[in-house]
Amino acid sequence: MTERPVPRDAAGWAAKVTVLAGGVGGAKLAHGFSLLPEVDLSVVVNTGDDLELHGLAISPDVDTVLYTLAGLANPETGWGLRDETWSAHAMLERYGAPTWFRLGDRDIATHLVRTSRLAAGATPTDVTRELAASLGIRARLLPMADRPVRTRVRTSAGWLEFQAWFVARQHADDALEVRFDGAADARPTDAVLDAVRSADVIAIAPSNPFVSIGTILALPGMAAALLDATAPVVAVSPIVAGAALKGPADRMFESLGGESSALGVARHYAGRYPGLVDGLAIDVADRSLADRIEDLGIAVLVAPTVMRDDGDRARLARDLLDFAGRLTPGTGRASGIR
Ligand code: FO1
Repeated sequence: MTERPVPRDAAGWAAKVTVLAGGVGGAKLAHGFSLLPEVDLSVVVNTGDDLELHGLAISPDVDTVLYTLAGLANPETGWGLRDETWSAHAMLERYGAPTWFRLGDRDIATHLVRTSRLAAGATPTDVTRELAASLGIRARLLPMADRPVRTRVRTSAGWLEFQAWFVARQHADDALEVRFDGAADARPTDAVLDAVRSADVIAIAPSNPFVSIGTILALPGMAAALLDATAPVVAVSPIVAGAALKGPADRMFESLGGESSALGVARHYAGRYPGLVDGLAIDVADRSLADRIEDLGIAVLVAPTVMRDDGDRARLARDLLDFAGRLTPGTGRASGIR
């Protein structure tokens, strides 16, 4: 069993951590890593939820990570900005324009800048780097791809655009199938591949495994890059005590086949991406599932995984660093974990 030298303080070198993230759960974990002084952080963000509305290019998960790392996120919703005002929204309502996807005044500024920079020929990677720099973010924030990928969900009402299902219909209909339009023609950006290759630790956030992480892993070459990476890959279960921390992941496990539990998460990753996840962090509430997860060849960390405040976020990030330090990639083995 090789002990990998993941540093615990700023004395020597920085630990290069790459987080695969969706929206709120991904942003919280990324924020936890950003609070650790020894971490050099890259965040690969799902762009399958992107949409165009009012002529604006909106990238919800990128913006959620952006605002969270900048300390600007709305603490109630997790998405959007704190201290937001809604004058533009009220005017849109008066004009009879679509208001099902709520855009705050300050948030609209982000979409205006993104839209005009894209129209001027910048890539999503360029724009995100510029936005992050303007907000004083040190981490590398990386959209998963520069070409458009659009998640679609099939329900009993037919195929729906992701946000039409998620927001307009409040994900009330069961997801029967998921597809990622454009994924086959997209690829992870060079910056994403570099972040995977050069990482000391790769963390899969407690984001939806189907429509956040699944989108990133659907990009040609992405799963292979993770399998080739020298870093251990540790995931955090988004299911705690059988329920999703946020959003419809629990119901999706049932409607798409599987089980809404931390064991279901482990089976999902082990079944669809064999050998990709070396370790899974599960909540203390799910301790009893640890042995059955380890039987799948995935090492287990039992830890508090619900991130209620900054302290929880940083503690989970540190626990994951320690956990990863005890893992040898590709073996699913860890020592002295529980
Ligand atoms: N989520 C909602 O439930 N309702 C909204 O009106 C809404 C608006 C919105 C605007 C900007 C943005 O960046 C995110 C927004 N979200 C909204 C969140 C978003 O739809 C989802 O949480 C993610 O796409 C899933 O990760």
